[in-house]
Amino acid sequence: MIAYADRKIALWHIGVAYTAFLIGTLMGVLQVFVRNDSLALPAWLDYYQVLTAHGVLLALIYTTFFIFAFFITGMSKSLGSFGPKVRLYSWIGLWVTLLGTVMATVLILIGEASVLYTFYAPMQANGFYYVGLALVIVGTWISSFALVGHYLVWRRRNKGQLSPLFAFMTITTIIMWIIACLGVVATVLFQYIPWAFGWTDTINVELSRSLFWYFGHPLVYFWLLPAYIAWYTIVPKLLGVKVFSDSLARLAFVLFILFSIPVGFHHQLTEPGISNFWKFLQVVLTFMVIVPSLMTAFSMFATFEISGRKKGGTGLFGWFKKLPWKDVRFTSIFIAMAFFIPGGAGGIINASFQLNEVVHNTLWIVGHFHITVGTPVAMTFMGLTFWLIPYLTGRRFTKRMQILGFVQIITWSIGMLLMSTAQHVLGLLGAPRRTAYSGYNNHPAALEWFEGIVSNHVTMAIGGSILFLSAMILMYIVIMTMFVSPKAETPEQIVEFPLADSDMSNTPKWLENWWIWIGIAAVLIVVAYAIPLSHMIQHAPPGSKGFITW
Ligand code: HEM
Ligand SMILES: [Cu+2]
Repeated sequence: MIAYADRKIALWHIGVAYTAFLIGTLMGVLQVFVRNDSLALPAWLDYYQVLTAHGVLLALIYTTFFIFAFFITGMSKSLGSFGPKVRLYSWIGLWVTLLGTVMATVLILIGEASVLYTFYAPMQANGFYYVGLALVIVGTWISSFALVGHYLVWRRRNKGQLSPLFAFMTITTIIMWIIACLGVVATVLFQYIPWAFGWTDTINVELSRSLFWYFGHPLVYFWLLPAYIAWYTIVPKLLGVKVFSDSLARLAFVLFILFSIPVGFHHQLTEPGISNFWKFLQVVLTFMVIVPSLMTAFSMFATFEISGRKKGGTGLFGWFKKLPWKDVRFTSIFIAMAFFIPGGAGGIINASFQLNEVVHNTLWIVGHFHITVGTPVAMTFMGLTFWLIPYLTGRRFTKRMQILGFVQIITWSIGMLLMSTAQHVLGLLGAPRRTAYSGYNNHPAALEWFEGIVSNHVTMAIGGSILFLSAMILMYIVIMTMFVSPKAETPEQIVEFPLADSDMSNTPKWLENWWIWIGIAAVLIVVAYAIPLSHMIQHAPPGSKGFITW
């Protein structure tokens, strides 16, 4: 059991994460019904306000706070209790991030910042909204540096040794995060804030979008890598085996530092102002991410097979039946992984230069990220929640909770399958994303979209409603395991942190030489971005004044 003081920091993070989740999913279900024309929002609540809150609270806030809860617990578990300084900075990080979150959320809710979570210029929010966002980033940096500090102390005490896999992966994720944030910090501090407060009249739109996506793509890896950490370090333990290959796991992670950053232009393929050469180069680099992704898939299935065979599974697929399906901690993550197969395939479509033309800005994209961040990442976090909260509070995860856990993940899967399939199909037919007016005053071309079996309004509505129900069951489990469930007394009742053993005897030491990876990452970033960004600055078109479109 990790120190009480460390558990408290992690629990606060989880508390904030699930508060955001509660509001965010409520907004999600409202969106589904507004898009169906079956709900009209009151005059004081705008669709874009709702959608901004949904994107920010779920994709940015729920994920970030949950990730830090997981990191803090895992780092304290695998490297030992935090020292007083690490603890202090972790608290400061939490409060700064929370202050930024509250500022941004309040501004969204009072209608001062309906700019969606991508806050594209020239839409202009209240200046304090951008200050709030900046505080969120700075807060995560403080929390990150606290964890890096904890890691450095461990390294000094264990000279020449490789760090435990969990710590290695946490540090990899943090390095990627810090490099990625440089883009968004630059645009928020030097472009948005002076412009929103009226110190400058105009903004260089293309530059702001490019700096945003320099951050926006690795942002998705900031959500995904913690889920991968769970897949690599927790899942084998649940299966009763060791990590399949320690070096493979570490190599996959460092490849993510290299290939998740110099690729942001794949979100800007339809934009003028970036020449095709640079778009093409970044698309090629994007496809490199497939390598560590498939390495991960390979090692997961190898882990499953080894475990299933150890338990007596025979034949080509006999091992599959031997997996611990009755353990909701495992089944949740397995389903999460299964969703990532079509999710990843869809990602390849989105990033392909020509196919992007078909799906760009359609509901397909919304379908895509609900089966990447909305399920593989979110459901992995749900699966972690089932043991992480009881582990931190010392409460039991009762039989009843286990059953409710199953109901929750199954409803989430069904809901997501319905909603995201409908969104994918509607998107292919041409239905746009980010709009409340999907019926276009009953234009025949638009009405046709909704005639399909999966693309009709009913599928979306049922999917969205089941999802919301699932979210509420999860909230119930969270509250019970946080405050109400009986304390664990006997050894069988105590919930453990299921961290797998990893055999490091053959792992090369250079994998943990961070300067190599930071160096190569820097070179790739300069190659992919230096010339096009300097063009955007030197040959800037006239800037734009701000627009309030809502
Ligand atoms: C109750 C569950 C959920 C429902 C019913 C739901 C529904 C929706 C719908 C209908 C949209 C599209 C709106 C539009 O483009 O007009 C949307 C957008 C979005 N959702 Fe969800 N969602 C849910 C859960 C999640 C989760 C768990 C995440 C991430 C962790 C997430 C992240 C997003 C993001 C990032 C957007 C895009 C926002 C934007 O375009 O600015 N959603 N959601
Ligand atoms: Cu991307």
